Amino acid sequence: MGRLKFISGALMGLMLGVVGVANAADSNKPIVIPTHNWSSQVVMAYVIGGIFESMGNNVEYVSADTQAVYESIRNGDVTISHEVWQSTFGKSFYAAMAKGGLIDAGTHAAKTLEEVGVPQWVVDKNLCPGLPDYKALLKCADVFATPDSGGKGRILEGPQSWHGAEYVDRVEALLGDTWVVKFAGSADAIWADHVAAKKEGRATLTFNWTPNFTDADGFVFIEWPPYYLGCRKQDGGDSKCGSPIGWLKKAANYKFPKTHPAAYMAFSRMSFTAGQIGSMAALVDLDKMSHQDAATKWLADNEKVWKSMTGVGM
Ligand code: TMO
Repeated sequence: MGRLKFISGALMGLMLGVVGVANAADSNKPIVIPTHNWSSQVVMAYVIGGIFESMGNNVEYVSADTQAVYESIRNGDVTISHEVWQSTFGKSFYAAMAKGGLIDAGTHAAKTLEEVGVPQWVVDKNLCPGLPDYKALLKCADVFATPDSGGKGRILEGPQSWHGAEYVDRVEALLGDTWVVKFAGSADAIWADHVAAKKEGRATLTFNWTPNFTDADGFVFIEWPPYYLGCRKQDGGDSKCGSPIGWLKKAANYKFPKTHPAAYMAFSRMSFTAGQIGSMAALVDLDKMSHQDAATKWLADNEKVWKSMTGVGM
């Protein structure tokens, strides 16, 4: 009896010891979270920062270039990226991974598409018959002309830092000289164009993505020839392809799991759906909240969702 008690006591001590080792405390050093130039990403930065803070961690936010951030994660200046969109950032993500220092920290539930298209009402009004097939665009360039397009059909692209020459190459390869690509200064400029075009009853073709707040009213993405790895001119192809139906990943500096094991485990478990990401964007772009206030509201409204990610009831 006494001996059994001794053994079980020793076992208990051993188990507590193991638990103690496994749950090493996170470093006090701040987890550096980047903010970029579209709404869901900024709101999610503060959502994730809020989750880390609830676990006792320190966080810091830095405004970062959307492509260069992967090199910053690789060298440790930035700790994580929480919205790595395959079509726009896959190349920079894998380039940093190949150089060493950036790790794949898992994939969100949401599937993504980053592509040009038209608001639903442009299709409903049949302003360009045959949409969303890209070939329809060959016949109605004039319908999409704007004062700055010289009579050509205009594609309003996102900020140039997102895709560089991708759409310029594609238009040249598939639409020819009757179309021109103009770059928006910000995502807000795209949403302002949608509002103005609707008011004026004119067609507009812009870059957009899903999940986004525009999912609610409907946005019709153009159907181009299918994407395959290497089809873009910048990757050696002829650019006769659209964007992939893509993944949405998370990235981290390779030391993060060691310096902040609890936060890393939570980050690795974080997975947001299209509806959750769309609602983060809508709080800012439709409800006009600040990104921080939107994150505070989102965290309050979705406690069950995020509390389970922190390790409770693993
Ligand atoms: C990276 N983005 C969501 C703007 O396409």
